[in-house]
Amino acid sequence: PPTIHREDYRPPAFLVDSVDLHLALHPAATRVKARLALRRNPAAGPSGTLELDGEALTLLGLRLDGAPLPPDRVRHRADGGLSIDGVPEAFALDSEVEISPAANSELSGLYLSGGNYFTQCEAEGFRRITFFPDRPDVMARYTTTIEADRAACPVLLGNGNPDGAGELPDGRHWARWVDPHPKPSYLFAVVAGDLVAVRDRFTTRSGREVALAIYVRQGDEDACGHAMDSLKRSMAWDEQTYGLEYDLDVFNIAAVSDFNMGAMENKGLNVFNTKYILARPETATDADYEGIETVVSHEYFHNWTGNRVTCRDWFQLSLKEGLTVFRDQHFTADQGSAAVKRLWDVRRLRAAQFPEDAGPMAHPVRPDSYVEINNFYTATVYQKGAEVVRMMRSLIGEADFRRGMDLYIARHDNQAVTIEDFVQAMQDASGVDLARFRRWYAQAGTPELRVRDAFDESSGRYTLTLSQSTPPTPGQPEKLPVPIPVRMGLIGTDGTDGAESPGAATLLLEEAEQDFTFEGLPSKPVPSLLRGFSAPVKLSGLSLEQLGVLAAHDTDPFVRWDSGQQYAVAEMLRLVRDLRAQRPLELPEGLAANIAALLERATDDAAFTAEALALPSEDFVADQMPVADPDAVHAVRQFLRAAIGTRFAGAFAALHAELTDPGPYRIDGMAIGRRALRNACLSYLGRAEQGDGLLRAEAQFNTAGNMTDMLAALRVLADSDSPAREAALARFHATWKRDDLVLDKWFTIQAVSARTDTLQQVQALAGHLDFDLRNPNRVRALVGAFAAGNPAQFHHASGEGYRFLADTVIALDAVNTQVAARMVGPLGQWKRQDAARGTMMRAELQRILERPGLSKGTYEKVSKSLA
Ligand code: DPP
Ligand code: ZN
Repeated sequence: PPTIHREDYRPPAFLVDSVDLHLALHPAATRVKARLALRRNPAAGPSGTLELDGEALTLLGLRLDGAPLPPDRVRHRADGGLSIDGVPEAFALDSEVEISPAANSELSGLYLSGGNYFTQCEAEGFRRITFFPDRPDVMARYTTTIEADRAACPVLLGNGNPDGAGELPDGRHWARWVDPHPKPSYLFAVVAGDLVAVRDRFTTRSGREVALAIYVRQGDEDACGHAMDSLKRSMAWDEQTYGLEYDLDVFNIAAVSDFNMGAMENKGLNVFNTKYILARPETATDADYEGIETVVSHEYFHNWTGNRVTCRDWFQLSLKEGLTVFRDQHFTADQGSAAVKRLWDVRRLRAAQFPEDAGPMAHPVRPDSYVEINNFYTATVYQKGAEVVRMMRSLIGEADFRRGMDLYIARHDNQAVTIEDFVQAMQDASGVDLARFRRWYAQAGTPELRVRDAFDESSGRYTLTLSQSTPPTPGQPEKLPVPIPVRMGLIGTDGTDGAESPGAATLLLEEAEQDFTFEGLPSKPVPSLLRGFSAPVKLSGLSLEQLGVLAAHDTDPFVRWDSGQQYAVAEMLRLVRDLRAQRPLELPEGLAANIAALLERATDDAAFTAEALALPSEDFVADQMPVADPDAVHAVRQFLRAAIGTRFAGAFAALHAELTDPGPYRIDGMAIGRRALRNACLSYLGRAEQGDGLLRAEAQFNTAGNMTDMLAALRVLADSDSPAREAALARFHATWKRDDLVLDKWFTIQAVSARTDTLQQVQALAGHLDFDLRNPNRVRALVGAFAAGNPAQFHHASGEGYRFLADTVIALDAVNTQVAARMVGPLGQWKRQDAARGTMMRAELQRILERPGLSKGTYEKVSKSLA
């Protein structure tokens, strides 16, 4: 398959001013008529050929300015598209095609889910609906008429505002939608089916009345409150924070249970995975509630950053995604505890993006090439992209960042632009030269930031030496230094808060190495670096002793948390060495002291304590080793969970009892934090050597009034050999078997179990009647959770975990290529493993690669993983 290069970008030869679409919906034979008003693009070269993309379309007719096109003017491309020669300067093109939503298991283009019609067009799904120059720099005004059986599809939704509806013969009806805003084809959407609306209203600050609706299946109306509330808060926040108002009379959301991504920001008609809409206290966890707020706000914020100003080409994806993730993170931080939100975001960045940036698929935030664009909806484009925007904001300051946003939108409204245009707007608004900063977009790999320090007793001068380097990544052997904003403070070794001292500042490390000096200090301080995680880098060079001081005393919650995590990593690596040398394992006293200190003030900030009590993940620890040892890391982490649980059983039990909240479930930060801490205690108690942890878990499982507590208890049981384990899993299944989203949790909890028989369990679950390869959520819940969330079992020495994943990828590639390609990732980490494992992982990749008819997306992931 061909590789597409960013440098090869050429403007489209033809522009589309308007699109008039008519869809006559039938499950197996939908007819799509399109009238495109086309004209030659003055900015393009003289090529006279009109190129239209198309995929899985049956062409029924083609007319140019009303006259049938002779067959010799139309070339059918091998990829399914059309090339049409000898077209005039401006003309109307009418096409009619037939497509089969029922046969569409890719879930790209128009498809059926539970008898209802949905579309997904990003990135290249519109070409599966009609022939079109399917690229984001072709922006057009759309009118959409939808026609369907009234009984099967009482609801007919399109982009923009409603513009009429009526009856047709044979029990059919129609509705028309007009979107006044020009948009790229990837934002097109249609939804039709038997859905019910949950309605609300929002008045914009300039007085526009917006009708809000969330469309769900009958019976789910009671589960939309949090999504609707999140939407309204997002709309208000964007007005207050960026002066950005909504621009249509309606904002519709439709929820679907078969969906490749989390959600999609189609203009005026967002389509959502049900996972990010539906929530009731009995069925959704606190993390689910948080996910809903995040995704609802994210898609809403796209209305300006993505839709009104869109991407010139897909290499610019982070222009909208990095910026919009930054905006949704900022929004959620503003809603509750900014500090805890930051820990979550950093945890996710480190879990997903750092390994990607160190692996075979490493790519810059603005990639240079791709084979399949769907493979570049990555943690790098999204999360690292957001970090880069965050750094830019901290470099130029909040006020100039806001001016930069205003300028960006004023300059580029209704345009398809580049990341460079965004950076230029920030530079012009602030007057800060961002030349070097642009390297963050061009260079892949996570920079490593090292610190050394020295103190001169006689003069009181303290010198911090910061140095940086970025390891080579595929195609980028040499790296240049990047500007790294290091927000910092100095802490006295006795723990005195140095935040307000002359040391509190943001240092800018621009070169490979720089010294920073501080005068007049009474004693040698401990440097508190990367406060708030001011840059997406790996920090090293602090001693265990320094980390201990920071974990106990820093005023910055991020550094306090992170220092505790780094401290634990160092001790865990030491225990791994002990284990390998067959020395007995002991609970390190320093680590125990850190826990004791946390428990002393446990409820001051329960959410923070819960985060700080959690041991670093097995992957995070293994990533710090020259060669990963998943068995040893797992054994050490399990040992520590048990040892900590045993040592602090009294305190954990007391907290677990004390933190029980009577009364109705609430989702404010305080209540969420208390549940998190309570369940962190339960998790430790479940591992404790003696005591009643498992009985507590059983009791909590049986009486829990909300899914957060129920699932936390089930998790403890699922990890254990408790006799109550099987009964609890069976009861959970029996209770929730008709709720897909809850059933997903049942699969996941078994997939991530620490038990030694998990691999066999997962293999058996893949044959369960409720497992379905065609449902992406279910695949992610079982296979994705296992491969990415259970390193000890996935890396089982037998190689059976690898084989299981490869078998799934092969089977899935025939059903849904996008989801199949996404599953390949964990096998690509073979260079991190020992030789025996690495050989087995490569053999499985090779086996996938040799499958005839492999999709180009899976081919790209597998072949790059083998390189
Ligand atoms: N819908 C996906 C997102 O919002 C892709 N645009 O990130
Ligand atoms: Zn997005």
